[in-house]
Amino acid sequence: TRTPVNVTVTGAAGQIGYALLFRIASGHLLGPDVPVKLRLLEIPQGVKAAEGTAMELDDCAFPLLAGIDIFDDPNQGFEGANIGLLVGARPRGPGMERGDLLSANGGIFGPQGKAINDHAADDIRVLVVGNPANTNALIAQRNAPDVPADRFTAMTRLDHNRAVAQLAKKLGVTVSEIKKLTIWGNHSATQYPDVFHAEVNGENAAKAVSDDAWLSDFFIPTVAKRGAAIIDARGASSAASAANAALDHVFTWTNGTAEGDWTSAGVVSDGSYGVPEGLISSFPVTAKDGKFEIVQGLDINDFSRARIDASVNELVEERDAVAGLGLI
Ligand code: NAX
Repeated sequence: TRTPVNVTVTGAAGQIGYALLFRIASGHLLGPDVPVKLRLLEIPQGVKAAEGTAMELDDCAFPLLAGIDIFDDPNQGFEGANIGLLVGARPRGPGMERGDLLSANGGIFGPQGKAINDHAADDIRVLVVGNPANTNALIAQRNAPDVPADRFTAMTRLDHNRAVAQLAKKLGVTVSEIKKLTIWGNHSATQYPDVFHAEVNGENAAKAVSDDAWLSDFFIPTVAKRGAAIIDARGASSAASAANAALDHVFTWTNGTAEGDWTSAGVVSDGSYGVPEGLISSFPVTAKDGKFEIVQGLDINDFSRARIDASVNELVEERDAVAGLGLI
């Protein structure tokens, strides 16, 4: 029997947490043969609801679930963690300025980064889902100087999956026929879903679409504003699809990408494609042996360049703001 993998989930009592935990426990995070121990981290007001979710997890009698512990202290929550899913965050309240939002989240992701630094297992891998995800991931990473920087990532897989679904619909193909789509930049309305290197059954997707107006007037805004459209329709923000994307992200990270394909993830920039080194920005990435690698050598046309630069500039502004607030 294998040693269980310790998975810490923050914001466990929230709606993404509720959609995520049952699938982790049934083997969709790491695979059908990997036992997991869940460590749920909540704020004190969230602990009771997390206990209720833990009761339901017990009631599923999942063979892979080796234990559940609940904490309201990050130092305990991240003790021995191999995987950290950082879902809980401070949402933007009415009238809240960006600086207030960033500093409220700095108060969460700074201490969590430090707790990861001091208490997590040596192989810790972190996915930040809570928004603003890229900059929250940057704050956590900078507060964990003893952990290799590339263990901190931010989620743009939901954007990636949304873009694949929209493109497949447009071309009348199944999602499995689409490869090499890319989300660049920030997980925000400035993100850039790029089809110029994507392939549909081996053919260039931009050529297959061959409709620039559809790209700029429909596809890009539909993907970038999908979160708002879901809120509008459902009366609540994306939860099951966000949880699904978090599972996809970690599964790909640990199990690798398929030959001839890549995915999108917010990873620490090495300066590729003119993205300033150290920013956590979304890139086309492959995964192998538990490491993401930025796909190199793609030609970036003018249409893409302007959009990538705009989203990266927003990340630079967020980084400068949190640096100014002393959070990194
Ligand atoms: P909910 O408000 O339902 O749940 C958040 C939970 O986090 C609450 O139970 C709260 O008590 C807990 N929490 C707050 N501060 C905490 C802390 N310091 N430590 C531990 N737990 C804490 O939000 P939900 O709908 O689950 O969304 C969670 C986050 O995901 C939000 O920030 C949201 O914006 C973000 N999203 C990110 C997406 C992405 O693609 N990167 C897409 C979906 C989602 O919008």
